[in-house]
Amino acid sequence: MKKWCLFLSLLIVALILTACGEPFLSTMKPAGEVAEKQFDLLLLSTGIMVLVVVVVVIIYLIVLIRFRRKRVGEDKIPKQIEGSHKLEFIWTVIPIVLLLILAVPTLLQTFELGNVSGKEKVDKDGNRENLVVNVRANLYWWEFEYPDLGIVTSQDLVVPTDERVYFNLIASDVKHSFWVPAAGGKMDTNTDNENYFYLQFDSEKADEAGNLFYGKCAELCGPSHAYMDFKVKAVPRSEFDEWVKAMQNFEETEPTTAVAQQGKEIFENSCIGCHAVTPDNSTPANARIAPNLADFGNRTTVAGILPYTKENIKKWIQNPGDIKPGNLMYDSENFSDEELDALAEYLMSLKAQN
Ligand code: HEC
Ligand SMILES: [Cu+2]
Repeated sequence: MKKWCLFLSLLIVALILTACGEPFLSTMKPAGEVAEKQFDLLLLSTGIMVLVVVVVVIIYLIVLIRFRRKRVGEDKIPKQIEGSHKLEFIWTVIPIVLLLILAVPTLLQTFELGNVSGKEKVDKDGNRENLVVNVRANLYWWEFEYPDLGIVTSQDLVVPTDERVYFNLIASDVKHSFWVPAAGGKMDTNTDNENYFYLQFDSEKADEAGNLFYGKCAELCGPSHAYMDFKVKAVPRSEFDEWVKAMQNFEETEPTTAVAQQGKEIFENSCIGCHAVTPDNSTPANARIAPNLADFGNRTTVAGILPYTKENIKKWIQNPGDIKPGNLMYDSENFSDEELDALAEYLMSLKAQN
């Protein structure tokens, strides 16, 4: 009786969990062309596997029931068959057919999803037709460089919806993996060679997800691997263009309050050696050793994981090592509450404006 209760409750939990899929995070709720194709393959292979299991279990049950010893003392042995060509033919051909049904679409999709030739397409003025983003993975943060637009940003990736976005993927320290579960992937970011792929974000699905998808590092890379998150703001093309313009015309905002001014001074003493506060890609990648904070005021998270609040910003600056163990900022610092307030206020004022 107890065992049955346990079994039933497990079953119920499993059923409830199958309904757990957030549109901004779930592979089961594909939000674009790539994710849909990958999801279809998932369904196809699961379908074939379930079919095989069901048929085998049915045959097994039939044999079990039909040929079991029915009465005590019965010792009839069923007819023994050896070398039946018909049976051998059937159990060879069926798996071959099933494997073909699985292999052909999988291979075709693998080549299609790996085809990044669209990256090279240019219009008549020689401008690239598609958006290209260089993704650089670092312990434990992400950088997104738009080489054709001259922009760099960190943690929040901004992309236009309803078009293919091509990614060049690389890592600067150890191997990581770039994954936006709802949109597709994942693909490794290696240290010594670039990987390429593309994703596409449906505008309708982006609306459902609040225009914000979650991204993850999918390769165990160190103690804070699980905190190596990023966000993808997928917005209509017009909105994306406005963002680009704001980033390209970026001017450092002068602090408007005395507190923010004080924050700026502390920042220029203690932080600017690692963090840039302009969003252009003029410094070479290997000199960009910390997240770019130019547009920090428009972030959705602090350090990729904490909700974006002033308290969390202060917490991070005081003890980044508590929040992401092993991260490369510093473990902890002794700022007074006043200094932390000043730094947070200054950082929150950093925004690209139109
Ligand atoms: C030794 C270089 C270094 C110094 C100095 C440094 N940081 Fe950082 N900072 C980093 C690195 C590396 C990260 C990324 C950590 C991670 O997410 O794993 C980071 C992350 C951050 C973040 C989160 C960024 C984001 O995109 O959400 C903030 C905010 C920040 N630092 C503020 C500061 C402030 C303020 C100071 C000065 C008091 C400072 N940092 C000094 C290296 C540095
Ligand atoms: Cu990682």
